[in-house]
Amino acid sequence: MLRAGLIGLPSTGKTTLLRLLSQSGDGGVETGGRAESQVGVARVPDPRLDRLTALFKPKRHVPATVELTELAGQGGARALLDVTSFRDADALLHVLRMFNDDRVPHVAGTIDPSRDVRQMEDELILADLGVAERRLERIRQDQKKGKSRELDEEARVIEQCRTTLEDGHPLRTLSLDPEDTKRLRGFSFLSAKPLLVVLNLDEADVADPAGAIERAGLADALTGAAAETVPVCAKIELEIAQLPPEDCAAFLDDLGLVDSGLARVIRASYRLLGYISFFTVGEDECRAWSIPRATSAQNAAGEIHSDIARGFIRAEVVSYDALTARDGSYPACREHGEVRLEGKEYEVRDGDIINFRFAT
Ligand SMILES: Nc1nc2c(ncn2[C@@H]2O[C@H](COP(=O)(O)OP(=O)(O)OP(=O)(O)O)[C@@H](O)[C@H]2O)c(=O)[nH]1
Ligand SMILES: [Mg+2]
Repeated sequence: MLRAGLIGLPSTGKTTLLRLLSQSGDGGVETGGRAESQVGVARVPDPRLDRLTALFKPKRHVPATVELTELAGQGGARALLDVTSFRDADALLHVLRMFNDDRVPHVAGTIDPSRDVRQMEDELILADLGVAERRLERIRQDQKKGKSRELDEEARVIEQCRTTLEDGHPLRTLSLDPEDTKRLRGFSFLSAKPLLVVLNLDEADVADPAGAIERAGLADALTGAAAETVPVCAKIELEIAQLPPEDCAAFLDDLGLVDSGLARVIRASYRLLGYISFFTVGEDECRAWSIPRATSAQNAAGEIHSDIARGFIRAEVVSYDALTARDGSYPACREHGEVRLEGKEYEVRDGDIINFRFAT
């Protein structure tokens, strides 16, 4: 499951977005709350799962999920940087205030999204700088005790990180070889995490996000940040999401939006992270699973259960297109040679429908 941490200045709409994404009208998630942290689970919308469900009529269908965490009322990122839920996150979602509303004061006074992007980036950079410096100190001490090639290598990579950070650049802009990336894994640097900037637009701008970005001078602030952006209008979209489903589409259409905020933010997150989905189907359950692109069949099996990965024998794979073209009939797909038997190392593709054979 994908984990995302919501960051942003106070009152930028983090909780509103969390509610929009987890489709919980009130469900324990309060705006302006002061609880330690708030967690929401977003169900990943995927029309392919809907189609499979219609074909197999299983007892239940289970979408892939994204877990979202907000640390309530933090005001900036620095205070929350040691919190494990952020260190563990696969991605950070920065909720950026672009809406005008005099009833909702902005900490920084005026609404200035470029400044806020820079400020949040600086918070992440400062936190990482602290981590890098502490680690370098430890390495120096250990190096006095005895020489180790691996220690020297680690010191070299962390020095490189420190320089990048001191120059004011987030670590996600650094391109490291796989060996060095592995050396850094244990530190979970926040500025190394993929960043999705969620532009919380004013209602008036929702149909023209490009114009809003231009007026806010944001293009420059985001250049070189290696971040993706996605526009939302959290408050009004949350109101719409609470309407009966048949009304939602009409209201979104009125605003000039083709898709729900949920679908747009999730799609942007998947794009940013390079995530794909595979499916398992049957009479009991049809289910979608998310994995990083280029995941092996054995690791994909592990997403379902570690026993299936351990006892992995073969993956029986058919593509979504092939199976749905034959109305969900495995015998018909077999007859046409569309069901393949793949081994551990097979690289799972988006839309693969997989039946894992494993020994217990
Ligand atoms: N006009 C307008 N108001 C919004 C929008 N998004 C959020 N708000 C309002 O802004 C206020 C703060 O929203 P929250 O979602 O609680 O913001 P937050 O970032 O979680 O705030 P803290 O957790 O206190 O830092 C609430 O009154 C929201 O209704 C928006 O898109 N437009
Ligand atoms: Mg909040």
